[in-house]
Amino acid sequence: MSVVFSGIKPSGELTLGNYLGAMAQFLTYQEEEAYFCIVNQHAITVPQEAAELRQQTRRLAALYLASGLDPEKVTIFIQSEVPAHAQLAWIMTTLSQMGELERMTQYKEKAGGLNESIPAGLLTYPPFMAADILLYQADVVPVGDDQQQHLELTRTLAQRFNYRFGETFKLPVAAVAKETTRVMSLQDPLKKMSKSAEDSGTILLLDSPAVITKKIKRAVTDSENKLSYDPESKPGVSNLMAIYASISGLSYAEIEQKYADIPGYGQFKLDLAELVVGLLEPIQRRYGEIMAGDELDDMLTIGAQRASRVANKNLHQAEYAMGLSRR
Ligand code: AQP
Repeated sequence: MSVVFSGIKPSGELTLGNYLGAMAQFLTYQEEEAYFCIVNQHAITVPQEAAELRQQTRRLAALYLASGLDPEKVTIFIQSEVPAHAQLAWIMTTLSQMGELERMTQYKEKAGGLNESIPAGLLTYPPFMAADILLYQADVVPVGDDQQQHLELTRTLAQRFNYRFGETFKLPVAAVAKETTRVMSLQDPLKKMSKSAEDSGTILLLDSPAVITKKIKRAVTDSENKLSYDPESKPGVSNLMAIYASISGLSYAEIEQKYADIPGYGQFKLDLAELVVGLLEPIQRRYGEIMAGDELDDMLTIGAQRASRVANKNLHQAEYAMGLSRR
């Protein structure tokens, strides 16, 4: 049985990108030893309002359940409720070099233009993420494409630790979705669909069917009016096709064939909207029931206890190996 770890930040409303890039993959690992974390300590690398963060954390837990994760099979928990994460994060930070952290693409993107006021947490977030993963001796980490570089750093830090202090951590590998490892904005298909850029280019998991349809109808395409998959010269259309392929299970060739005799993108967009609504409606219904019920707190308490048992054992081993604990 493999060990699987992944997490999502409660830093805003979840997007279709989060779902197709990460959550949909989570569902395929329910027979493994899987840990799915709400990484609230990563959310605070940029300022968050306390009441809002608490709400978003709860909403994300409900969405984990609503998407189909079964807490009887997998461990769902909140990062800050397992202090071993922050403890190993400090160790991983001390093993990191400034140069390698400054080279991280996400850091450069998020820190760009902030000059003197760059929050230090943006820089030290990748070793924290490494700690999250290594704490469970994860074999597999299902993530979107934007996290692959951080996963490479995780492997580097694990290797560095093992080299200096003796074989302690497993080296995890990333698992990425086939078509939707990077879902792009519907308004700017050269930019990742992101929860912090809430605009009409972002489909939220809790958007109503009418809003989803409107956003897809308005998605940027091109003037060629012919459906074909070519991310270089047709980024907008190719992004829509990737979403279509991922939900329908059809290949790009089959989608092209299906619309070969239908000029323009209108019908394709309407069908895509129907697919997305069909995917999200049942999740939204379950989400409403879970938020109205009282199962979340118990589930999160049990999840934190289960995660702590494994995390504390592995943290202790690492601390012992490097001389931080007496026995
Ligand atoms: N557009 C995307 N396509 C595919 N996968 C995506 N992920 C995020 N956006 C896309 C994947 O979702 C998981 C959780 O992401 P996160 O919450 O840790 O933060 P992020 O990657 O930085 O995502 P956002 O939505 O862009 O958040 P903000 O705007 O708050 O920074 C990860 O596996 C991620 O790859």
